[in-house]
Amino acid sequence: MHPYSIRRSATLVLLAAVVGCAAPADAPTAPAPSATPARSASAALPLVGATMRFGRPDMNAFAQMSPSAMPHTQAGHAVDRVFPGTVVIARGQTVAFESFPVHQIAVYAPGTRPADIRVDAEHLADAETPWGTFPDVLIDDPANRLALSPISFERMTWTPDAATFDRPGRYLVICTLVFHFVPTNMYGWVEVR
Ligand SMILES: [Cu+2]
Repeated sequence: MHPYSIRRSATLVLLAAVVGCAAPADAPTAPAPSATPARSASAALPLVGATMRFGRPDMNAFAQMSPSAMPHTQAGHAVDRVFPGTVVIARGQTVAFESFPVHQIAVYAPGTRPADIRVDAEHLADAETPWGTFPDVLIDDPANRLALSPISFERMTWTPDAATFDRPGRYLVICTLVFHFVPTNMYGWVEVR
């Protein structure tokens, strides 16, 4: 055998012996040393990890809304978008959704695609508004839905419980107004890492 191989083998045996002796002594005194830094790190993070905007503050204002304006709103416009299209947060954080008139926000579990959202007659609900009842304008698909905001008839910030985003993944976030979701693709993504 080559002399180098002999020396290396001897070193490995010695290391094994040291580790073998040290492990039992360490076990009782440091039961969960790795858990403590992890908790500290997440506690140091701000609760709100990102802001996502539904619509634009300078457009679609409540003052401009009226019963006669509703059909106009139903046409859907370029302003009925989500900014930015994707936000990234850490586990334990949530998102501040700024919503301008008129939107309703729903969060769906990772794995849900826009095409999975059902918009047939059985999954549309009436909206009660300051201007009266508008039939079948809200998407009401409870499958894999984790959170649902109120309708924003005026500027509103909605912050769902951080437990909503309790596992890593890509969460679909939609506006439930069917004339925003369908013709203008009013949805975005919350990526939890
Ligand atoms: Cu909308």
